[in-house]
Amino acid sequence: MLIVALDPPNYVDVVEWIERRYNELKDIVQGFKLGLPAIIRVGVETISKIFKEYNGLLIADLKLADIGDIMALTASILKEHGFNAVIAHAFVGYKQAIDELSNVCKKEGLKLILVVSMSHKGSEEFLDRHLEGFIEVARIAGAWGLVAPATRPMIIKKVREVVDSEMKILSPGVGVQGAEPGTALCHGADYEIVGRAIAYADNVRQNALKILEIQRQRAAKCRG
Ligand code: NUP
Repeated sequence: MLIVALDPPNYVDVVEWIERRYNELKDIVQGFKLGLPAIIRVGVETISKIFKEYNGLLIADLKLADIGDIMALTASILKEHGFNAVIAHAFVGYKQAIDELSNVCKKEGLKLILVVSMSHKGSEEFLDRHLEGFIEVARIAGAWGLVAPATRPMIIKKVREVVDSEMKILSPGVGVQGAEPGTALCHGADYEIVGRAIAYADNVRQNALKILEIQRQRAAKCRG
């Protein structure tokens, strides 16, 4: 299961860049994730037009980390513009924060995804010390999914052991950040998020197919 992160580089026509990748990949991946590099450059209005016909996962990765009212407001704007999932940080806590965001997500039919650990080294400095607490926030909030790093698969394993099997685990860090395709899936993730290894390749579709094949082979081995 594969989600492609579309983070357009500088000096490209962003609309054309996103559209090309969307058209080349939409029939072979489960979803797309857009973050600040795309959203601040073209805005949600334009993004909603590009993805108008799309039925897969469309994730806004703004890593929300604010008071509840403002995260809730942001989430409804994103929903109004066609996104069906939002990523927020769990570290802001439940009360007057994730509780309000979660209520809006449920009301509007948005999937709430909470970051419990990140793929870069610095995640060990603060975030990873509170892993259990963040998982608890996600559990009380009834989050749809969690972000946990493909770069440190033992964290994924730990998360999978304690969360309900219904809760999805989405794992970035595959490709440029060093994790091999399929490793996160073998440790309990439901989706691997791949950005540059696909989106920055000369042949985007061919690279995505290659990654899907490696995922398939590795998963077949580890799942027996
Ligand atoms: O812990 C995280 N690490 C991470 O890379 C949480 C994330 N949301 N991401 C995002 O995943 C990051 O913002 C980027 O959009 C994508 C990974 O891209 P790449 O390293 O595969 O190019």
